[in-house]
Amino acid sequence: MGKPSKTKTTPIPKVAAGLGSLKSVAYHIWEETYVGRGVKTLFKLNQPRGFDCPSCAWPDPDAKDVSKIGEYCENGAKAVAWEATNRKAGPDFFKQYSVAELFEKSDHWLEKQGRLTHPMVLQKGDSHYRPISWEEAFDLLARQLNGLDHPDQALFYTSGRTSNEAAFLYQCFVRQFGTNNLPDCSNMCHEASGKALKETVGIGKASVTLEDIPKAELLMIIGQNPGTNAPRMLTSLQQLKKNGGKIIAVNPLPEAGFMGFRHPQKPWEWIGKGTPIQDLYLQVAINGDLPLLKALLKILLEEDEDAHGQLLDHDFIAQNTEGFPELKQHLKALSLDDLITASGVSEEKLREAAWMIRDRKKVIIAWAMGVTQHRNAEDTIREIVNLLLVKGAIGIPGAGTLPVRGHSNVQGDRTMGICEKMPKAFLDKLGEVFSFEPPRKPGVGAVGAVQAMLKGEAKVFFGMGGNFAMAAPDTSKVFEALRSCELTAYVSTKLNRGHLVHGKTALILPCLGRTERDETENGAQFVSTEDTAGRIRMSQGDLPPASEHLKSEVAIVCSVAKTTLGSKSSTDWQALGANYDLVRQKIEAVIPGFENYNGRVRIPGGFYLPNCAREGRFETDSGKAKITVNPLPQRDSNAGEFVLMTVRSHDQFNTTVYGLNDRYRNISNTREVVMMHETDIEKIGAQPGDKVRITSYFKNEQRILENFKAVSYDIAPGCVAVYFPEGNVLVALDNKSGESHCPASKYVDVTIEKMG
Ligand SMILES: Nc1nc2c(c(=O)[nH]1)N[C@H]1C(S)=C(S)[C@@H](COP(=O)(O)OP(=O)(O)OC[C@H]3O[C@@H](n4cnc5c(=O)[nH]c(N)nc54)[C@H](O)[C@@H]3O)O[C@H]1N2
Ligand SMILES: Nc1nc2c(c(=O)[nH]1)N[C@H]1C(S)=C(S)[C@@H](COP(=O)(O)OP(=O)(O)OC[C@H]3O[C@@H](n4cnc5c(=O)[nH]c(N)nc54)[C@H](O)[C@@H]3O)O[C@H]1N2
Ligand SMILES: [Mo]
Repeated sequence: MGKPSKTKTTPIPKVAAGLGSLKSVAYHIWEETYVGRGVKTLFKLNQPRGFDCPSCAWPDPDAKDVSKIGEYCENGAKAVAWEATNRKAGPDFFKQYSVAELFEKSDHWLEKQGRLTHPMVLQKGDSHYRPISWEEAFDLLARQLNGLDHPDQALFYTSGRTSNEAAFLYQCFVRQFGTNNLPDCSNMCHEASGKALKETVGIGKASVTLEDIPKAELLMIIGQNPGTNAPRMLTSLQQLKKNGGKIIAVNPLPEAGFMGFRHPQKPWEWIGKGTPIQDLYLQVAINGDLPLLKALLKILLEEDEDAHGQLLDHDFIAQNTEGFPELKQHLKALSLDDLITASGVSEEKLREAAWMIRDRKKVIIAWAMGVTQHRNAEDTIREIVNLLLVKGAIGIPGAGTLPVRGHSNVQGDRTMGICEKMPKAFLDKLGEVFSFEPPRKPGVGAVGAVQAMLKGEAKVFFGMGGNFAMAAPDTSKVFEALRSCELTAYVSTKLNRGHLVHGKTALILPCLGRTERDETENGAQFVSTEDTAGRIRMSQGDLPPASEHLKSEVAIVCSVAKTTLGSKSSTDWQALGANYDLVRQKIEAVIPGFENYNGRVRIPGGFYLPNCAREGRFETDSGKAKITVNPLPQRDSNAGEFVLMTVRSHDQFNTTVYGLNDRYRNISNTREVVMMHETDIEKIGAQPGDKVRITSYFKNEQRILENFKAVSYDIAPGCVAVYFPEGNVLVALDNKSGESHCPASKYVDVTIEKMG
């Protein structure tokens, strides 16, 4: 080793949004649309009569609270500019570049080529995609699907932008075709939240609405980066702060969004420090959340005993829950010191957090991927529920669970039946309304889909949106899996790697985006979505379609269904595809909570679906909320010396990379970096800026990522971070949560060495 290195830690901006956001928005709109189209569209964003923002699932404010220019944020505006772009990738483009040439380009470059304009086909052995008519495309698809030995040999993936109407018809088609193979992005996202919440409080969704947040006295944000991934949440947090509420952030990274916020639509806030968001920051070790929550509970229980039961809500516990005595016993047996060490947070800070919780009744806990993408995700989420239940902080205004969903309609897709194992009641009703016998054997989720392709059990991969090739874990295995298919087909708005890592035959079916007008022979149609708080709202685009050859997702599903199922289906697919009110009538007939769907969806602001936990009822098997005992995670004995997480930069939407800067982390011009604590960089004998090799370990397998630049960063020691999707090459397919099989893309054991 050379002489001790002097490291420089990357300074993190102390404030989010503000003028920087506006500059960035202006740049992206200019870049993509040369102003006119982009600005006009922004005015329609999240308006009661506009379209739902295609970026995140954060709820829109009530109609009365929306300003004339709607509500948007920097990243919502980027998503709109990205879709409303004037650039096009049509037949000439595909003639110019072979698939092999396109494969060599970066993901950023691929999407940058603009909107897909024509249906395209890559025939067996061809080097280039060629245009194909819609009729021929549907026939080809139907031939392939009907030629399979069994419907389970087909996989039907969904990404979370698909509207309720398209998603409902899609799953109905897939089940009439004869399979439950409906993997979706939720399998890699909030699957664990749905499972753990359903089991403990009776509903797998948030129990709070947007209106609850400013009413909370304390909000804990665990494993979420709202400044980047749900920027409009900062407006709610700012309101909470103005009302005297407190915020605790639990994160291995001190994210800029927690430090200060300047509202991008309130110019008087553009200068100055902005509203400080977090009152207490707990720099937890990666996956130190479960011991941290247990330590908080242990301190609270001890203090409650000292105070003769005056601190916790024992009436609520007695009336509404079961399992409290077992939890008490379990926590008594654990050593506080051990829990504190495992959490990575100091005792002083932990006690401060416990006191903040102790002294407040209305507590909301929000979480996202930092909690769900772990092997023990369900355990951590159940522990979050424990904390809320002992406080009686659920089912009252200003308190409850807040899993913050990702994709703008990922929650709606689940409600519509996009799931490999829907409950019996749903399947019974679907069969009754559409006069068929739905398959009962559960299908495969995202990880199961890759395994099925690798084993040769699945031969057709159909993607309703998304970019499965890059989003799924274990990139080289996913590529191998997709390449083994007879057919890969995607309904897409833009070119991505999924179109280039293809089966023997491949199809691209280009669709309308959310910003665009959707007209059928019955006139202008609209769709609807469900936000993270369970509110259903209409969404209607206004822009002329990027190409006259585009079809809506609804129309594509109906044509695929009609051509593939033929006389086997008694459903009038053509009528449904031409009039979305008819689709909503069917949804109403199948799914509880959608009474008078067509009436209520037209009310500005939409309507909330019923939510038992919000109403203080716990629809579990016993009728009580469950306080649970969850085991502590064990670290593998052969694990590497660091734990790696994959995170999003400020300049991407999942696999869509808008640019190479991460403004909120002061990292620019590259994504090939690994964020490390300065002492860890020293430990491996490197200096900031040195190129390193990252090796991940899972069971007896190793995976390698090379030539990444070490960046000195204020991250919990022993923890390192790279960007998603680049980091997916390191995530083993079997590295997933025990119960819901969500890839543990925030927990990868690695070693890091300086490259020669
Ligand atoms: N602009 C933009 N918006 C988006 C997206 C996007 O890519 N771009 N994606 C959308 C989607 S699909 C989703 S699911 C959401 C994702 O939203 P987030 O969940 O905020 O996304 P990530 O970047 O994965 O960040 C996870 C956060 O968890 C922290 N973290 C990682 N491991 C741990 C841990 O073990 N414990 C704790 N306490 N924290 C941890 C990371 O430091 C990071 O701050 O955002 C949605 N919105
Ligand atoms: N390592 C690692 N892996 C992860 C994650 C992580 O944090 N780390 N996060 C996971 C999470 S939370 C998620 S949700 C998944 C995301 O997985 P996906 O949802 O599959 O990925 P996206 O990048 O959102 O999909 C982008 C593509 O969607 C298409 N698209 C965009 N808009 C539309 C539309 O309106 N209609 C249609 N039909 N297509 C459209 C475009 O062609 C675009 O290329 O990735 C997961 N993978
Ligand atoms: Mo997600």
